[in-house]
Amino acid sequence: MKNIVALAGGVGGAKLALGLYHHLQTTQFSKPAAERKIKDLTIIGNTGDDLELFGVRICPDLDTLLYTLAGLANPVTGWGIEGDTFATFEMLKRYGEECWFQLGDRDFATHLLRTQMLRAGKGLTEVTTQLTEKLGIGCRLLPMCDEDVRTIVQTAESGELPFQEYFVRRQARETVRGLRFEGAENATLSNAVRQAIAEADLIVVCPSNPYLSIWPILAVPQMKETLSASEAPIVVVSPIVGGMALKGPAAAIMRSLGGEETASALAVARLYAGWAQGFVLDQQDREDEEAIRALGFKTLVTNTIMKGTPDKARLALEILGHYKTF
Ligand code: FO1
Repeated sequence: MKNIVALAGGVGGAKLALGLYHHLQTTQFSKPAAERKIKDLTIIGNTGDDLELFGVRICPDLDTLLYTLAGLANPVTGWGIEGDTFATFEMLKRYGEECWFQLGDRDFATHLLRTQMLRAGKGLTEVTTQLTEKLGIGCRLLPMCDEDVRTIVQTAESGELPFQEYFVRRQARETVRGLRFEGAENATLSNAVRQAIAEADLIVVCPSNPYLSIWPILAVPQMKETLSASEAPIVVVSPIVGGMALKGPAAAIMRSLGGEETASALAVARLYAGWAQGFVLDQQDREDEEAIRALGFKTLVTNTIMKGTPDKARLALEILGHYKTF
């Protein structure tokens, strides 16, 4: 019986995570354990984007995954909860508080509960496991580590900015010159992450921004090495399609940080060359396939644009169906 581990950032990553979960839920997890081909799915989420506001700990990428997997996510934004109200947020504004990061009332409940559990001494892994179970999600969602790691964006215009200040407050308009992952040097692989990787048969890097969403995960000491030492093939799904990011500033960052003239599936593949074995690219980028193969990847060319849940599950099925060739 096989185990799948997926690395994911925010909205783009959550789409494939949902595809994997939905596909496995309908074809595998509903069967008696002995009849399953795939036993477990573990999603490892980025926590470099986390922040504290109004005394509560907010984990945007974990929450995007949590709400997406629980069927609660706002389909328009991809983050937050569908149909949420903003009465608390409006009242905070009335008090004259700076409110640049929108927090819904129901979303606040997650942050309050998480903060209460953290203050009671639980680790983020345990807290996330409890939230996942309480929302009835049938796979594992793990933070990349229990320690605080914060993505700091070094911009040309404003110097260093904490991630959400760059991403939300300034709407990712500034030119990114560099990144650092504050606290990463003190982070450690949790037992849960270590065990999931040790038992993995396939590792999927979801179509998340490599620099902003995947690098923080790989910045946890031993993460990159442990993943590559695993016998499971690592398969990267390109977040760049037809030279554009499906969402967010990935294309602009590939140009400013990666020194690429244009963002492309090939440029993404170069970032993972020598570490990952498989690469999934969109049919629009078919012309990059040969060059990606020349970097040493086994490739899968398909439609990677995920609109509805059936699209997401279809991509998951194709990746899983192809896995022996990676
Ligand atoms: N993104 C925005 O663009 N504007 C927001 O006000 C905002 C609020 C927010 C609140 C909770 C949450 O879990 C996510 C939120 N996001 C918001 C999304 C978040 O900034 C990004 O999805 C990730 O951090 C990037 O992956």
